[in-house]
Amino acid sequence: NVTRFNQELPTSRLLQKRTPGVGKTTLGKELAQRTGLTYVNIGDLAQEGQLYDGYDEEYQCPILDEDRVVDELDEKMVEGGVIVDYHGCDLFPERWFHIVFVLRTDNTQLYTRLESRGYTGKKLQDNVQCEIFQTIYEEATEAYNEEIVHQLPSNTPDDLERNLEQIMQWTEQWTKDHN
Ligand code: DAT
Repeated sequence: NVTRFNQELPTSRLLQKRTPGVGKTTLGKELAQRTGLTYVNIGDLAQEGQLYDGYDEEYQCPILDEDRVVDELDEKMVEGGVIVDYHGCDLFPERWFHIVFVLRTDNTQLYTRLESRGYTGKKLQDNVQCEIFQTIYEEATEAYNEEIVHQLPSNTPDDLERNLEQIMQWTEQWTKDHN
């Protein structure tokens, strides 16, 4: 049981259940441009509001204050029409989302992307390992109804285009069904 396993880890370790470099920001921003939905990057939001609770020395990154992030965003999420970009999802209330996409990147590609972002040593290893063990996908299926969680390949520009088209189709359909 992944959720229980995660709950047993201290907060600083929880932050490492992530896979950066899979293309979330690229996809999220482009999707917002094409659909008119609002794009929210949790990392940026936290930085702007200094929504942190301490600093993780081992991984050299600030520790997210999850409760304050949720409080900060709740009103906007209740209104709807928001794309949320983050490398984890079990901190968010289930009621916030109608659909969850988990982007997947082949390990060799991911390694190269993270290296070019300046990741080295343990941080690089841990993040690639997180993808190998499909940690985020498991977290998502534990946190949400499995039927709303979808995996999308994110290796090439063609994948990006296909993903955009697929998500836009879904958005249109959802809007039709709910109006
Ligand atoms: P994330 O937000 O998940 O950290 P990103 O959007 O910043 O990732 O992308 C990381 C790098 O990978 C960046 O140089 C753009 C590139 N990239 C993103 N999606 C891609 C795709 N589908 N094919 C090839 N490269 C991609």
